[in-house]
Amino acid sequence: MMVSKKMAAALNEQVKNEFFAYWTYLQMSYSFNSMGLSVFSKWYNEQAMEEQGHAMKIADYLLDQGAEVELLSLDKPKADYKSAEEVVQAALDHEIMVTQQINALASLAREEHDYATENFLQYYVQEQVEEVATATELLDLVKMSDSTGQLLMLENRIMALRTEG
Ligand code: OFO
Repeated sequence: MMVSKKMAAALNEQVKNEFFAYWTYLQMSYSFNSMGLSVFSKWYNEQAMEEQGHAMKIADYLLDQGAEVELLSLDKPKADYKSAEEVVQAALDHEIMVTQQINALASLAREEHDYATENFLQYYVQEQVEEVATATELLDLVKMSDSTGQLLMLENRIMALRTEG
């Protein structure tokens, strides 16, 4: 195995964290669907699929390094959202938490002089910068919309954000 046991365990944990992000965004997508906001729903569905990709990319890396992948159980994601703003705020909070997880992994890689893993994690470091920025922008837009009508108009802007992002 080309990574330490500690690093393999930490990366396995991050596979779980990325799958939990997938789970969380999928629930957000369903919650938006129930609110009648189909573009928001699609947005979070696509976000969920990205998170699934992040999880599997780490799993593939573990295998490439001769380590084993062990899938861990996921908590139930929050589902009782009361408003669009609450969902989007939770998404931003989630991305900030994931950024901290990625930073902790990057610190461990540096501490262990594990240059391959440090290099591998750069994609995630960069990805988190973009995801926090996009989630912040989305929250700012939602905060400016104080009615369902405005939220529906905002959905056009959201589609543009996805295309730009
Ligand atoms: Fe996996 O990028 Fe967001 O959380």
